[in-house]
Amino acid sequence: MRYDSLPPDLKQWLAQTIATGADEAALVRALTAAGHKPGYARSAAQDALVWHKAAARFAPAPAPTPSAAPAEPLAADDGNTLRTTDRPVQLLFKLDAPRVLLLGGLLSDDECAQMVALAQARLQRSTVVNPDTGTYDEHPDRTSRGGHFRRGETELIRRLEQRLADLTGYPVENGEPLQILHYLPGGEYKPHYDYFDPAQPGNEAVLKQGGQRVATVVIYLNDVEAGGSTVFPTVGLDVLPRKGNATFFAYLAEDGRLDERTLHGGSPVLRGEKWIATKWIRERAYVGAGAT
Ligand code: PD2
Ligand code: ZN
Repeated sequence: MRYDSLPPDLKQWLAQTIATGADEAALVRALTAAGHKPGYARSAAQDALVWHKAAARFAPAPAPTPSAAPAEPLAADDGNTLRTTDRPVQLLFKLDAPRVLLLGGLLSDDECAQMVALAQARLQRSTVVNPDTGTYDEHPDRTSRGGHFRRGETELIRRLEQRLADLTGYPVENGEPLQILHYLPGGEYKPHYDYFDPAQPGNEAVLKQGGQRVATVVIYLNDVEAGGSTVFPTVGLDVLPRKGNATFFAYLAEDGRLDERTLHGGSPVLRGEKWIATKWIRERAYVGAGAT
């Protein structure tokens, strides 16, 4: 059963009850007492707990207090492995401000190879949204080639999108189409923000397609010989690409404002080539091109 597919009033009840600290046994007891079959009750309780734990883990860090408590540690029963519908994923590091997590083994080697093979036929020079006009233009700051996969386009894409929803707590529907990028030596994406500046007139149209972007997942599809890291220059963080791993970062700061510390880029590939898949997540369901 998928948590997303439960009736809204049941999801609301589960959220409220989990927030009070109820565990699986307590949820199952209450659901069966309310007339649900035991199998359904257990499955709904388990899925809801997985979903809410992921949501709490990836939620923006709480506002700092004068005694600035460190971010919540992972729930003890998760260890350092995150559960998804079909694959365990390793949490390799977390940074609280800005919120950045490195995920290990999000995709298998075989899945990475399939993504690259699927993308080969649709590569075109990458573009950026022109903040003045709203048009998609080629730009010297972004020298990759890329292509998109419609949401749910293939069984593999559906599987990956569900994994990302399980991990981030954002529903599949909030995701933009996956973008695949290919960089050759010298190829790079200079530091930029993935969110849209609402003050720029050219961003009005993209903001209507599901609201602001709130988070990015950059998935590495191959090992790069040299260079090609995902760099966060404001905080001096450099994430080296490693096949199957992924960098997640969220841009809502503690005070709910867009976090300028998420300035980031793809540093130049020095040797070899670099393949990534990027998933951008919106605050609401994404309804632009490639949504279905
Ligand atoms: O290629 C990357 O590592 C990278 C880094 C930052 C890609 C993007 N941003 C992006 O596509 O937005
Ligand atoms: Zn970016």
